Amino acid sequence: MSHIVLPALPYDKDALDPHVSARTLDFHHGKHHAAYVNKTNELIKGTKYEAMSLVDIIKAAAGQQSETVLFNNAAQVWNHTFFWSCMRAKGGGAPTGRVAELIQASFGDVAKFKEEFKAAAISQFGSGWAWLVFDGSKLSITKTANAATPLTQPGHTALFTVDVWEHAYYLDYQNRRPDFVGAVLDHVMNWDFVAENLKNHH
Ligand code: MN3
Repeated sequence: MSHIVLPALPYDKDALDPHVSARTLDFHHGKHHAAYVNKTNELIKGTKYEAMSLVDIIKAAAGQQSETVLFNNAAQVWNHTFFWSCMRAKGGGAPTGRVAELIQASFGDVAKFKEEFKAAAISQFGSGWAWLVFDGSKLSITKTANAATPLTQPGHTALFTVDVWEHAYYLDYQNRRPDFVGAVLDHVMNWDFVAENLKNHH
């Protein structure tokens, strides 16, 4: 049995349609995410990493030049699993409770948060991710290149992300990354998952 497994999507493949189509999820989860899982298993086979959890593999490989390929694949496994839960059918809307308070304190309001998040996602040159992170006192928006992840930034907890690699949106939106990010924020963003991640910050 392989150590790292491809988790099932937390919803039906057509649940996010038309904002993220079943066809996109078919490729993105079934091909891209699966390939990162397979490659990670191949790379850890017979090494010390085989006994580690996915998160520990990512942290151990981070910043080591000799482990760049392992880091890229393992981090992409984690990033994608996290990303699927950032979306849900009939999502979007506005947060409540502590998340709502923090959004207000950190950005002013939900519209301003979306504006800033979208700007970060659009300005990430080439492949990468846009993130909403919590540092223990306030929320901020960051972006990372390729497979880089807030998991390796001590004191930062990832609350939400959008994949801005072309494979995330090209089938549905072609080159229109802003339309994809806007649709995720407005229609499928899972604020309950944001709240859950905030609660788990420590
Ligand atoms: Mn992807």
